[in-house]
Amino acid sequence: MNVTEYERKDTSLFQCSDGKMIETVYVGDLVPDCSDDESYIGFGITHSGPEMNQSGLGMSQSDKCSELQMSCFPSSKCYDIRFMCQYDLDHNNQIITCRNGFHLENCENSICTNSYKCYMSYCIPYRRVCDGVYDCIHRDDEDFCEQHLCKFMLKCRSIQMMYTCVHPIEVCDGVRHCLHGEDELLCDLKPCPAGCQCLGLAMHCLFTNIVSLTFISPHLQYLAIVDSNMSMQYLTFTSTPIIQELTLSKNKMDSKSICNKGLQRESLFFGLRLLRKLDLSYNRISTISGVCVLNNAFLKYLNVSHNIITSIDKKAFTVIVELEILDISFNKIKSFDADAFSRLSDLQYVNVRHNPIAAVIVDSTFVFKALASDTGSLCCAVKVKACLTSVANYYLA
Ligand SMILES: [Ca+2]
Ligand SMILES: [Ca+2]
Repeated sequence: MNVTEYERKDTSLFQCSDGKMIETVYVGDLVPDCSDDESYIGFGITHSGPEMNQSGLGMSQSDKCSELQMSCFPSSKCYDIRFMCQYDLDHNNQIITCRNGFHLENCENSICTNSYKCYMSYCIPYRRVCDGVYDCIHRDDEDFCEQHLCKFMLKCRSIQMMYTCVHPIEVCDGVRHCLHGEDELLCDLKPCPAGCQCLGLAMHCLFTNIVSLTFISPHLQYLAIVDSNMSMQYLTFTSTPIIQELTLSKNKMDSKSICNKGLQRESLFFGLRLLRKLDLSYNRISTISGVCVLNNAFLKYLNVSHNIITSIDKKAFTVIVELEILDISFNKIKSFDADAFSRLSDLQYVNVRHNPIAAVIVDSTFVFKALASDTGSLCCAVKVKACLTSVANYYLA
């Protein structure tokens, strides 16, 4: 299985005489990386978990190292004595501190602080206990894992039913230790604005008058601003780029609010590339334009019900091709053009109830999987698999 790896911190590279590029941190550690450079050959121990070389070579401090340092014998590289007997791997699965593992010798009696002590040996971070990889010489880090609980630690998301536990000292330390980075996610949470409720990466605001989102965590994934009497004309979402669900229901948004970038013809939601769900119901939107299109390619749910929409431009949905659910009920749509939906091959459900539809244009061969309308007459005019004449509730999984 994959090992939770250190993020790449030092990306500076060194060019071998044969042209190969290696990271500078590996230069001069006596582990050969350059195929034609003999100076790096001679102590070729790379990480092999429990089979790691444990032969006693004696502690020898190089003259180069200071009082608070030790040497990675026989390499002249020095390391801070705090890292003596501390085992960990970098993003290339190479041993950190002394790549030859010399700092892990003679650790039988070492004391492990905030880390797990392998039986009669060195210390490993708790996240390497029961991670499915043997890290201790005697393999005791992978014993009794069915009883392994992340007590007082952060439990990373499960990977193949294996859990990684991150000690609090490694939470919000600027380095991703969970494979999906949960340990670094909630580190810059800012105070919850008045009138809002915040929970993790979600924020729900009611009756507030927010004019800027720049003070909100850039990691926000769910945002609802409801009943706030706002036009949203001056609001932008550039500081919250990974919002996945956005509810702006019951405000004073109009078509101009949505297309607020003037000549750039970008929608208010431009840049929200991960947006999956957008609720603009109960506003004052009069048209869904093909000029200032929604460009959120992964949008699956769009609710523009209870507005004053009179028309839907033919090109309104040309980018949001993954749309599955569309609610345009309770508007003032008089003319219904089936061609506007022709690119929406994933569309599962469209609700057009409570619209004064008088004209139907059918130029395309598009087939609606499920169409909810007041009467069956619209279903007869367009191609429909399932005609729903009563309100049905659909939810995203
Ligand atoms: Ca392990
Ligand atoms: Ca971390």
